[in-house]
Amino acid sequence: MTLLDSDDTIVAIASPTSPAPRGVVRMSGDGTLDILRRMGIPTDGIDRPRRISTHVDLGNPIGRIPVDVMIWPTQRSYTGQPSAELHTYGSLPLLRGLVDEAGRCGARPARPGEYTMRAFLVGRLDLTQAEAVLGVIEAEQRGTLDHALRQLSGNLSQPLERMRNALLDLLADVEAGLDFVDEDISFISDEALIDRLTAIATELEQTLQLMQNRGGGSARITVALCGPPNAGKSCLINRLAEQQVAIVAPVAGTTRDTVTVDIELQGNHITLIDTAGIEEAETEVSQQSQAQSRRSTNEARLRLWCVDASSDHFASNATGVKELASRTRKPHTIDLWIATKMDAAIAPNPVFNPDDPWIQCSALSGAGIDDLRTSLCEHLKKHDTEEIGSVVGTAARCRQSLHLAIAAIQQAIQLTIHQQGHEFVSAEMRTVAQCLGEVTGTVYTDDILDRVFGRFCIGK
Ligand SMILES: Nc1nc2c(ncn2[C@@H]2O[C@H](COP(=O)(O)OP(=O)(O)OP(=O)(O)O)[C@@H](O)[C@H]2O)c(=O)[nH]1
Ligand SMILES: [Mg+2]
Repeated sequence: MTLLDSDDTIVAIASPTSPAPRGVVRMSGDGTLDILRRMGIPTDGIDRPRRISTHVDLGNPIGRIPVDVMIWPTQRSYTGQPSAELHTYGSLPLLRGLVDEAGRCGARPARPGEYTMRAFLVGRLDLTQAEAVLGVIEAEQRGTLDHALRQLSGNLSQPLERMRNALLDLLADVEAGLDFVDEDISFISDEALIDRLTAIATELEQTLQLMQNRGGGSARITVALCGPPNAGKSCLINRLAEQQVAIVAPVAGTTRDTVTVDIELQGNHITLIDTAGIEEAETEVSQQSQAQSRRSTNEARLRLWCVDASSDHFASNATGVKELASRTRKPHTIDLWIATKMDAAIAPNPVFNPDDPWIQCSALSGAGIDDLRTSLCEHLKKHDTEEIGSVVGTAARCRQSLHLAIAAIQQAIQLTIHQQGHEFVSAEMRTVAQCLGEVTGTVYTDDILDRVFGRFCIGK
């Protein structure tokens, strides 16, 4: 049995399984109306979407429960099949009871992603949109949700589909010429072919560029350097950026405005932010710079809390930053603890406890900086998979296909320029069409479907 069996009527809990005011059980398949009827829900004569408030008897010990039933009796539904949603209290035993009752009346439990797969198979969604559904379900951050919703509305697949159609039109001209090659009839000149292929190649490259610039595994991640004044934050940002971006001076309160610099670290695109050292604001300038510093610190995805290890106040400063960090931490914030100026630290101050991991480094000598970079990258890897997982799934899949498509179209252009024969050109063009079709799912293989739908949860 595979996800492609769309004859059965499937049923599953479609709402979160934690207690909630409302819970939803979903059903889809040709048998939907019959199964509802066997469950005691009146469905006779329903020929358009309807809502019915009724009761379903779940037997002992639960008995009759109130249920609002939405019915889509025809193919005009999300899955392209007759389907229904049963809304009741969001209690797991009641929802399970409804699923079991539907099972007794002829439905079978849905597998993960099966609803969305049905929507895909009837052409309601393309693959990038199916992945966007997953993105919406998983979205935890506003930016991720916006991205998934844009993808769902087709902003990625539409241009790709348009380019694919342009390519198929062109391919038709090239292949028509092949049929008349002996008569020396050509449907398109080499110059026109090169022009049109180049136009498509340029657009493909722009699309790839666009994907790389926005949230898709390569979204910029903000990393703030924060902590007490004079901790060596500016010196450290200069070391990480390998250039002089911030002023370093022995007096506390050197940095006022936040300073930002974009760097790339093992393929991660990072915006480093140097902030003003945290202090009591006594002047208006200080108030402004403290407010700016707080904003950057609170909004950063990852924070490098810097504390001067050569100072007698290391222990109390360390406690201070940990308290501040825990007060300002959001669910996805990553905090790293950096003991700076280790070259000047006098043993045994500070004493580092293995349960309380401080990354020990010196921006001056460069010692420990590679450990810091490694640790940063490890945490960013987690960020990628946790946070923008599903949309990254599409992005990675698309990037791979687009790279292949661009390589093939460049090859087609070169073959045309060197007059290597339209048979070879058309073969390359077919590869391009295949790659683009794989992104949107016009051309799909079991492997791709498994990869996309295997990540869904049951009921979606
Ligand atoms: N020995 C030693 N000195 C350092 C190191 N890093 C910074 N310093 C010195 O510490 C002083 C303060 O460094 P900054 O980088 O300006 O410190 P900051 O945290 O940016 O300070 P504010 O901007 O005032 O908050 C300067 O005199 C630096 O030369 C280090 O790794 N070792
Ligand atoms: Mg500074």
